[in-house]
Amino acid sequence: MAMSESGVYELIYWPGIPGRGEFVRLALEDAGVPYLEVCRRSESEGGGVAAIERLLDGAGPGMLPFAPPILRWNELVICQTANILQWLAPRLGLIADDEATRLAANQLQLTIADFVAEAHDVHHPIAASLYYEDQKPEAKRRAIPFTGERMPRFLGYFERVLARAGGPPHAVGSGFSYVDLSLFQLVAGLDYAFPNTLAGLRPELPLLTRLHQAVAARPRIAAYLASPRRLPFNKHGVFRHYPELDEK
Ligand SMILES: N[C@@H](CCC(=O)N[C@@H](CS)C(=O)NCC(=O)O)C(=O)O
Repeated sequence: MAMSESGVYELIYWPGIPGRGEFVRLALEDAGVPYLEVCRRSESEGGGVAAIERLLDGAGPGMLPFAPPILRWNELVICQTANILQWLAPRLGLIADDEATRLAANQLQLTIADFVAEAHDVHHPIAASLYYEDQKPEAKRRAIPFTGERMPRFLGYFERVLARAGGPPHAVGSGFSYVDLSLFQLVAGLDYAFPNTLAGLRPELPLLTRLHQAVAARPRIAAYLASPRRLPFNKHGVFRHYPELDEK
């Protein structure tokens, strides 16, 4: 358990939801590298939720992780989605070499993380440890500024980022990067969770819409999306659809 199978990327994430693990998964899938979904293995094979618990309890080397997603590669155990991606992307050819582009990419990925956390807090505004059903009035209240103010602000920001980059929609540098994959996932998640709100904003988001379509059409991503490895969004993940939180 201390080390990964030599040279193989191991993704340790809750089985059954795409969640934040999907941002890492998309990078691995787009690069076409072999990787292991540790928690989708049985507990007798070292998988299941027990694999997460062992790492959170300190069974791995290096810095103690706080929460999944966790990426393990040989003796390295890395957590925090943006941190994982800034380490992984250069190895997968998903970011340019120069420092300015890497800094810009990490800045955007951290902004995506902020947005994802806010999307989560709409359905869990009081505590992640409580059921949605135990915080419904607060969630409904929280949904109003999220859909009315925060979604337009974050999405408008990413649209302006794409416009400034010029060319075929991509977020940083002069080519495709892991941030484009993450923006794809962000749009997909919001389209599942807040379809009415996103539909209302779409006319203002032509570049994000084109980027989403372009990523979905990338051959390895298209194959992945059609495969059983791509888990559907559901009522247990970060992006959840409750119609009462997405009213027009
Ligand atoms: N900022 C972290 C957030 C990690 C996170 O919240 N992970 C969730 C699953 S998506 C979790 O298991 N959280 C448990 C906890 O916060 O106690 C990241 O981007 O990786």
